[in-house]
Amino acid sequence: MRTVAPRDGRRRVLLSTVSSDAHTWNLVFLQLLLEEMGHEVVNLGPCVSDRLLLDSMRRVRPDLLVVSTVNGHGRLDGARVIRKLRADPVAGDVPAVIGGKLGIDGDEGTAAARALVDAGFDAVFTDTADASSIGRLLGALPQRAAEGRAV
Ligand code: B12
Repeated sequence: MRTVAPRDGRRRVLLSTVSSDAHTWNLVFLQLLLEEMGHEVVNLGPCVSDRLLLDSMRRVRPDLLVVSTVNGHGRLDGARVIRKLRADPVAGDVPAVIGGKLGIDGDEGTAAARALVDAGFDAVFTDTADASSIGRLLGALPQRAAEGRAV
């Protein structure tokens, strides 16, 4: 395991989905978009268990957690995992956003967004959101200390 310090302006993003979600291209799209913006992305891939996400947050120590989910269960799975993350004494304060198709039958409006913010996300992007707005958000974030980060 090696420890790295990201270059200036570059942020480290942990990209994940929720445990039930097998969709992959949303993750690939977001990884490419964020890398094109110059950020470093650790992509956990599909069907990420809550345990793997929490362990990865401690290991990777990202500047931002981005959760992408499209299968319709993100509203429930996302709320569950962010509550666990917020209770974590090591990685619980890392900024976290979620986006995609958050509910079923187009049920992804204000109610789902409010529930996810109440559960602990800093921002919620519904399906019509411009994904590049994550870049503006990243630019405004302070870079976390690089010590102890592992890749
Ligand atoms: C391909 C696909 C599959 C493949 C996935 C293969 C793979 N390896 O990825 C397979 C066949 C496995 C599959 C399975 C299922 N699928 Co499917 N699938 C699709 C499909 C056709 C395309 C998804 C895709 O790849 N899009 C391309 C990527 C690049 O775009 P995207 O996913 O839309 O993501 C964009 C935005 O959402 C946004 N975004 C996403 N995340 C985030 C995060 C942030 C922070 C931000 C800012 C933006 C953002 O940015 C992305 C780029 O614009 C969609 C329908 C569609 N046309 O979208 C259905 C769809 C996502 N699937 C759906 C469903 C219901 C299922 C199943 C439950 C079906 C079933 N009964 O088995 C299962 C679920 C499996 C599981 N455990 O998750 C529904 C979800 C309904 C909902 N949310 O309301 C959809 C929308 C189809 C539909 N219209 O009903 N699926």
